[in-house]
Amino acid sequence: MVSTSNLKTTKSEEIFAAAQKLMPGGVNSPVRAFKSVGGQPIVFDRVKDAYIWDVDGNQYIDYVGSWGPAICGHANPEVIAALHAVLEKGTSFGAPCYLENVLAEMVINAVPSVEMVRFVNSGTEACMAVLRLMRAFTGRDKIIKFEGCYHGHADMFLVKAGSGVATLGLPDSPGVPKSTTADTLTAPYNDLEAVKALFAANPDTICGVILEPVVGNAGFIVPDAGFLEGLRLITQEYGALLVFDEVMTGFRIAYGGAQQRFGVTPDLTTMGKVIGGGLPVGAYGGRKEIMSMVAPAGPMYQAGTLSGNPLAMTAGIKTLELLQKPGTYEYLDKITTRLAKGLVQIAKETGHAACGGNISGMFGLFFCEGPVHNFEDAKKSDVTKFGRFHRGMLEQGIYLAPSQFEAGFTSLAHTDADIDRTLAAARIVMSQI
Ligand code: HOZ
Repeated sequence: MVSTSNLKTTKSEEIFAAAQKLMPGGVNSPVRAFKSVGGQPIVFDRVKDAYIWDVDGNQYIDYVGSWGPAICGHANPEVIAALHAVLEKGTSFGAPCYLENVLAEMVINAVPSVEMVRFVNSGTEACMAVLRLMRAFTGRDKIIKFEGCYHGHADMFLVKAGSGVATLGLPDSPGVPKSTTADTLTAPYNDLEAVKALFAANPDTICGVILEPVVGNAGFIVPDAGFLEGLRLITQEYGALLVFDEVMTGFRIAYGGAQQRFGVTPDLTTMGKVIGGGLPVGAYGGRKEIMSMVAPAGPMYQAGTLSGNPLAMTAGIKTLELLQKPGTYEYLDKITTRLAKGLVQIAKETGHAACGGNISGMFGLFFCEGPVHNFEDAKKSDVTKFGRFHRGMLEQGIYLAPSQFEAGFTSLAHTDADIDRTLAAARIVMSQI
């Protein structure tokens, strides 16, 4: 076991002890409480580029990136300058603002399925709204989701979900009425036959299929060749909708998201994270014919006081502008491939079963023989070992997602030297755990 004795955490401990009396579990979102990796969570003070500093002054190379949004590096000077400028004009209008048009146009131009978009405040909100829209458009109630995929914390999606519920081992949540999830059908990821069987058993009642086209909430899992294409064909055959939840993958694994990368166009798409450039944002969009059902253009109700606020729009616009520069995704791919391959190689050289990979700046590592095709495979990873690895890396100045069931993220600010330092740290830790 790697000790944490060299890491000075006095202030983190004090603040977190106080936080536990003020907020459930001391946090405002569960995974960051370190429950599954053990030890005290670190309390952070500031971020810049690829780095994050805690309240005790320790510096870490950050592979969480605020769970994905920080793709241009933390506190990117151009994003910060744009925010300063717009801040002078106020933070929220609760009314139309020109910046909404600018970001909407950028998203529509980039994401193949999106002809019209609605901005909301989080990925959870986007997924809640998209399900209502799927049901409104088709007049059907049942939905298919995949085991280990996470579509936010709305009741209808808390069935065999990934992310925090997988991390904490809570397959479903108390407080979610059975009636709310009765229409949520599940299948193993990458299993087209299971999806066909669900459609055959529920003719004319399934509104559609929602999935993470590349899974990031059950660890990092890629779609098998033909899986996304197969879902496109099956949903078309049954008159159902295909929805890609690109909250993680949108503008992350390619500028046009997974749908551009894999050449499969869904009917609707949800987004978040990168399109808010570090401010709270979500969005859903798709074919004009479907999006025209959303109020006030159509009868499907959905609203939000802070939706489309000028700050979130500005951070999103500037972030997407930066991502349009030539070579950005090639750079993310280059450094992240070196990181992901290096971690697996070092794990094997130091005697551990391991597998993992990346697409552009999204990556994962499992402590089990691969390949990992679905959530059941992911659960074979040695999570106790992952906890020791996580703690050891922290001790070495590397901040990884505090859960086996979360993807990691790099940014344009991560350098080759950062990757070298991370791999050197991994070699030390893996030879001790
Ligand atoms: N759901 C996010 C990760 N997939 C946030 C986790 C957290 O902050 O607890």
